[in-house]
Amino acid sequence: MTVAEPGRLHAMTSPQPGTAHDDTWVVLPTYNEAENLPGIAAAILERLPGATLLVVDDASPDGTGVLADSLAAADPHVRVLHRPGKQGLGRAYLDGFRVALAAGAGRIVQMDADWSHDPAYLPSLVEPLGRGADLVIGSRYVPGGGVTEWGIGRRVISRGGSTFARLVLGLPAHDLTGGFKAWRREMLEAIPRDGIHAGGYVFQIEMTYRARQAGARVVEVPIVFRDRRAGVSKMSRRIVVEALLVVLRLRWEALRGRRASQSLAPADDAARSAPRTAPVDAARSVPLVTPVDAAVLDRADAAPLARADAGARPG
Ligand SMILES: Nc1nc2c(ncn2[C@@H]2O[C@H](COP(=O)(O)OP(=O)(O)OP(=O)(O)O)[C@@H](O)[C@H]2O)c(=O)[nH]1
Ligand SMILES: [Mg+2]
Repeated sequence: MTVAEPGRLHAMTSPQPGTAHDDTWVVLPTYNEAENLPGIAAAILERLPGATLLVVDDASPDGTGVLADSLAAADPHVRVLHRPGKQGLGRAYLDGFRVALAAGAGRIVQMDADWSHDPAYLPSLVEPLGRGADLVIGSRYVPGGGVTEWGIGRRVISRGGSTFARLVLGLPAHDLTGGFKAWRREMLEAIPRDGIHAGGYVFQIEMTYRARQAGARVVEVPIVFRDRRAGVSKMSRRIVVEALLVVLRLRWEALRGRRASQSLAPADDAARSAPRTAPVDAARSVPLVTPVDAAVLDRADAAPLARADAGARPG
């Protein structure tokens, strides 16, 4: 696993010191996204001036990793994390988060490289982090959000999966299977990473679940999700079944009071950031009234989540 050094300063793309998004890193996992990467990389950096884009590529056979290296050579805001083979979306994100945290990122965005997550939403996704949110979810299932170009099958799986996880795990967020999210650094550091499942859907559900257990204030902002622009889907029936089973297992573990112990934070930081978890049942019982995002607050059931234990607030 290697991180390519940023290339030499490119006259046209040199960073503007002090721009608003200097501490923001966008983690972008890729597997065979050569057709999409150059365009989406440019659009991301245009929407978040000063941010760093970290491409996490799993030795894509179509040469996405090589392409990413050439983008990094031309623009110091682009980095590349190369992994030796396809290891799953969740592991790609966890490795990318670790690199971003180690580099000092204050805000970390995760998104797909296939244009399903429109870079135009990036400013509104990141913005609530500056007003007290710990995790912002780009949500298809709040007013103003939606899905285009998907057949009925994908819609049912996505919406049904979110509803199932919401009910079983007692999570108030409406879109739990989506992967367009922004995290405050301290929140990622506080999430125990022992045994997090790597599969596409389940990873998204589990990270939000664990964030809530750690007392996260979660905000949903509306996004319209499009089908991938080019390339081939990595979605499979196995991913869906795995998600359903893991949701049940997480609930079972919560009932048994099992606690994870390890943190995403570097080892020497773990003692400071790890013991911030709150029991899930306490997290579920708090009122949903933290005034973070007025647009979402208008709907009581979509309101940002108050923290279970004020003393548990990271940072
Ligand atoms: N590094 C890495 N990236 C992955 C892996 N699997 C998927 N990705 C990337 O993760 C993002 C989401 O994957 P998709 O294949 O679009 O999955 P999806 O969005 O559930 O399904 P479709 O949009 O229908 O393709 C894309 O940017 C993929 O290239 C993986 O194993 N490793
Ligand atoms: Mg996709």
